[in-house]
Amino acid sequence: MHDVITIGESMITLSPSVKGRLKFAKTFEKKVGGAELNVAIGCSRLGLHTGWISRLGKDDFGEYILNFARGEGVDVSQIGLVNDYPTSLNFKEIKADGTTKTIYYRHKSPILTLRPEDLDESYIKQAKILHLTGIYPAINPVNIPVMERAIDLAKQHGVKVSLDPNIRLRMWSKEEAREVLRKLLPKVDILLAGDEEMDIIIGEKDPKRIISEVKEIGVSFIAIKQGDKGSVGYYNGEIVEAPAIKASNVIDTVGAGDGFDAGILYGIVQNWPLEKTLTFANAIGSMVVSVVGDNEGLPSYEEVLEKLGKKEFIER
Ligand code: KDG
Repeated sequence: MHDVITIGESMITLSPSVKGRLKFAKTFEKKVGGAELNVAIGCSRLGLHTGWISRLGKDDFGEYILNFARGEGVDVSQIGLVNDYPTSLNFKEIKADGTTKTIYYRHKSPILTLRPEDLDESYIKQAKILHLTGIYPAINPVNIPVMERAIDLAKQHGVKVSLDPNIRLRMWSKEEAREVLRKLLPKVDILLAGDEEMDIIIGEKDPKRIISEVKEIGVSFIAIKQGDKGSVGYYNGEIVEAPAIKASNVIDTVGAGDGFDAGILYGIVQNWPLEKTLTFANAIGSMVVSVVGDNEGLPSYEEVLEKLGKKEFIER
């Protein structure tokens, strides 16, 4: 049985060896990116059983990503390698303060070949949580019916549906993101979103107002990420504000939200209290930014405890 499964595209990420404008970079390091795979890797490093549903190009980059995911302990039995659709790429520009810009080369993404009927009901049924993001529908609207079928299958079998809007405005407009993501909300059990993203989706930026609106829609677990202000969560009638945990240094902010998501999903699987779950997730977010790469900084459970200055995690 898998604790967390996810659907989404992974890409080769080319990371420049120097900070600053991409046009001055001469050498790049080959890495792996993709929000949904990052979350699966994050959960796997913490000790959860994870699986990833996707398609990659039948090329060297596709094989590389497949082996990378497998090596991280992610189940890759639902990955197909397809001809005529090259594995997608992105280039990362890293600014002096660690913030980044991403340039995508994913016009003919292999994941466009994944169709609703390809989803294996028995695979979705055996999971505890299905984690999805707004990147997958943003790649191309043909992905929306796949996402909808995955959600319907999860709902039929009591699998919790988790959504991170992960709004990438280089991939779709605010209006398109709002239309698609707003419609999905009533089927979501776990919402892991940035305050700015919720401003786009429901026109509310204040975490408490977001929570009050989104819980009425039926979402049972809500975590609102506020960057260096920490996070605010809601579960079972309780609202908790968890302060940010200071990063030792900020080198590359990409992937911090995925690390946070992995921490929250871990806490949910362990049935932890809300405050403990948020603190754990905040710690992971702060650790990811100190390492270059979208998933290299994702910690093990013991590393998170060390970051929190604890030998074991005592509740309350
Ligand atoms: O959340 C991190 C992702 O944004 C990164 O790994 C690349 O999936 C990616 C994307 O589409 O931006």
